[in-house]
Amino acid sequence: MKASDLFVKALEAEGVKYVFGIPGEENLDLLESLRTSSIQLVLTRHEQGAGFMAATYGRLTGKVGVCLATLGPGATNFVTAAAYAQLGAMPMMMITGQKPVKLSKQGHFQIVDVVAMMQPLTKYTKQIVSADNIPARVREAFRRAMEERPGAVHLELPEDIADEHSDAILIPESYHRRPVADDKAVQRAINAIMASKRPILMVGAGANRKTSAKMLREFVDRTGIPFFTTQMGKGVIDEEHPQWLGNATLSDGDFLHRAIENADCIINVGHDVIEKPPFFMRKGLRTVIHVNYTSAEVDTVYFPQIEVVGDVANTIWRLVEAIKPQPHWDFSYPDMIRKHLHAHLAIGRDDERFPIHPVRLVREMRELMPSDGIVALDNGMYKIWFGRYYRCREPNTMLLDNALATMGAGLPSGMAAKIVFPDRKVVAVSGDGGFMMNSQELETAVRLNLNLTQIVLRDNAYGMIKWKQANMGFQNFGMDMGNPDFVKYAESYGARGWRPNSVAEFREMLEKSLEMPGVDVIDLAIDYSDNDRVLNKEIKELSAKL
Ligand SMILES: Cc1ncc(C[n+]2csc(CCOP(=O)(O)OP(=O)(O)O)c2C)c(N)n1
Ligand SMILES: [Mg+2]
Repeated sequence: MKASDLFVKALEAEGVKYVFGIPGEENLDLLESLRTSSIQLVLTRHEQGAGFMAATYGRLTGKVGVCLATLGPGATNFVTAAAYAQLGAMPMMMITGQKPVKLSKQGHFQIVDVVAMMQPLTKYTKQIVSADNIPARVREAFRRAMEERPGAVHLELPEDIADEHSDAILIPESYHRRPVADDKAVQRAINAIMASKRPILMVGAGANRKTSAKMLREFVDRTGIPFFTTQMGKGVIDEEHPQWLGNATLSDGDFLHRAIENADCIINVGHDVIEKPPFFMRKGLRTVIHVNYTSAEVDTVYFPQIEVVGDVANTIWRLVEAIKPQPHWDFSYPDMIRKHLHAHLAIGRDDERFPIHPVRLVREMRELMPSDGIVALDNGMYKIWFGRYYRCREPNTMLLDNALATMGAGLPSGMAAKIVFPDRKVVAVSGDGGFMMNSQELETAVRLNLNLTQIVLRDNAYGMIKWKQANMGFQNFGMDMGNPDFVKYAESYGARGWRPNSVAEFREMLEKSLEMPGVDVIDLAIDYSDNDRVLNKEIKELSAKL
């Protein structure tokens, strides 16, 4: 069989349905093999968009999202997406082409050492040097990408190898189970939780897997232990649950942090140091139990005393079986904190000002989005408001990147969500900065007939950094920019453009756009004047009093 056909057969055998990307002349054999396969090529307008889509496909399905680029410039355009998948623990595979490795007549034209470039950004990166190796390399790449902690992998398929022939046969996936935690470690955790007086549960990024979500829900329902979510753990347990204590969007000084300080035992499920710390461990005043697939990476602000390493769902199931509510557990303090938190979360919900207030924006979106609707966030100031105020009802309904925290992934991740879940509502939310970093993918979205809404929050600035600049007492410099007319811009792509002039109009337009097929872009002016007052001062002052 021709090597490129063998490669594509290996992808098919791994269950690949889509390859996102942009080919170059070095990929033409592979492209021809893809053409005649069951795999759909999703042609994008930038490799970065393709990489974000593949990573998000992986994040949502647990299977490997695959993307394709040419050598040199195509491959270098992948690096941000590689880092996004790697830091965000999203299973993703990049395939890049290369000049012939055996005999090249083009000197070093377009050649960079892509395998070496991908080294710090991936779990596995290899050049394929013989067609006979293809089945093993592809299987290993998939295995590594999906294995906990998931991440990015890369294979380089040079032009001359792609055109070789081989009678190698495919290697099927083995039967395997994730190792479960040791009995003694589980027992130590059980004892610590039972003996504690004020336990609290944290649901972090690593808890966001299908099987653990169900178990965690059982755990909180059966024990009555209060819980909080991290940004990337949002929705693993319903954030409307009566025991929810808030989201750790801020690292310190929120109502939630008072409850954490009050707790004497933190059950930390799926903590990942890649996330902005949800809380700071200071003197080790309380027992922290690290429950995850992998051991805890010790850090000055994170040094758990007990580690339960192994399949998370299994660990939680064993905790559920063993732990009964204890008469000496006292949740009166977190119960009090929760009342104050909810009262605070309600402030701003009815704000009628326009440009719109972030809290009002979150309210309108939450009310119009069904519980399984997906909000794909880019990176900017609004991420903090959404993290704290938007309550996710189901896992993975807020695609938020608190790992690489790159700008530009809002639209591509929303597109991937729509591809994975065509029947669910998807809204991408980006700033005017982040949107313009990959807005060209509007063409891809229109071409694919995706039914998708993109909200562009317009403050004519890199708002988040402007806020931090002001926080540091610096003068406003280097943050303000202009914008295209987003309505006309959307229309030029064959999308619909909307520009509301009031909160009521925004609500009406969002509602309509969610009902109408096709791609909608809502140009929404946003008022960030409360960033400092609420996020830096009010929350800290109010919570400090409790
Ligand atoms: C690719 C990339 N470049 C720069 C940054 C640093 N950064 C973080 S948020 C931000 C501003 C985002 O501006 P915008 O998208 O308009 O959102 P806003 O904060 O204004 O709502 C910048 C420059 C980043 N996270 N990613
Ligand atoms: Mg902005």
